Amino acid sequence: TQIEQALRKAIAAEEIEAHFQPIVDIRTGAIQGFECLARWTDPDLGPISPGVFIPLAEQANIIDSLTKLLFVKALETAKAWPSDVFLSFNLSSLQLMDPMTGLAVLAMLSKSDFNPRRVEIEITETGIMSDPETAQRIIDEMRAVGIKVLLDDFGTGQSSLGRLRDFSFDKLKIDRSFVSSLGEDPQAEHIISAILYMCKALKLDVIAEGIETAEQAEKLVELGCTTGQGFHFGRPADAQTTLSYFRDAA
Ligand code: G
Ligand code: G
Ligand code: NA
Ligand code: MN
Repeated sequence: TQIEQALRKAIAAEEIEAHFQPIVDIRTGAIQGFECLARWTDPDLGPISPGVFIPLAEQANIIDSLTKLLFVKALETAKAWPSDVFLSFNLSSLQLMDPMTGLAVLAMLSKSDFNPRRVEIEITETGIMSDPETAQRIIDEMRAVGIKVLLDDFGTGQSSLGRLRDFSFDKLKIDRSFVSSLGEDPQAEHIISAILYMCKALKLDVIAEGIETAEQAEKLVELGCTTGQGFHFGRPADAQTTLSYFRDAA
């Protein structure tokens, strides 16, 4: 297809960009890390969402080269951040079915000479479900070198609790659908409280995503959630913009 051809060209020309959204201490706004989010604007087709081109790259069997390109760019950017700021990176479902993924991630890290302890890898339940054994092996390989593994979009998949029991994660991201109904729907508040309680017992860190208002941020702090991301704190922006956060603070 036209878009697949364009994507192949964009990868070869390294035109897919890594953008970054801040992950902050909700109480102070202090930056703890950034999530890398892929961005692509084709000269003819215009901006294309990763929700479209990531699945396309999977179908076309070019997800590995796309990921490698993005990860290398993201690591280059992350090297310029203060050494306590982490990089969070998404792996797609197909990559969790590929036994080589763990090694590939480790190889890119050592080639970039980047401390694995500053890296978090985000995966989804859907990603784990197709081939749980392979996914578990990849998770173990990454955690063995100090990479943190994070379960993304928690609360939206199926049998989430079983997943927490069977797999080892370091962190969990509360899906933004819960955060967006805070203040309107009392149920959302109860669910977030329950997730926080459970994570404390399971010794899992929690990140709330999709925080769009000061009210949502305040509510989360009240409930005991201290880390989050969302448009209220910062939109995904290019590499240059991430550096200005630290220049301004200095
Ligand atoms: O940034 P945005 O909200 O448009 O992202 C849409 C979807 O694409 C989200 O589910 C996000 O996790 C996913 N996504 C963004 N960047 C990447 C990436 O680099 N790799 C993978 N696998 N998914 C990504
Ligand atoms: O699937 P994942 O959670 O990785 O998706 C991240 C996506 O969420 C990114 O595409 C990002 O642009 C989007 N996002 C980040 N913060 C907010 C927010 O506050 N509100 C909304 N609606 N989307 C957000
Ligand atoms: Na994510
Ligand atoms: Mn998410």
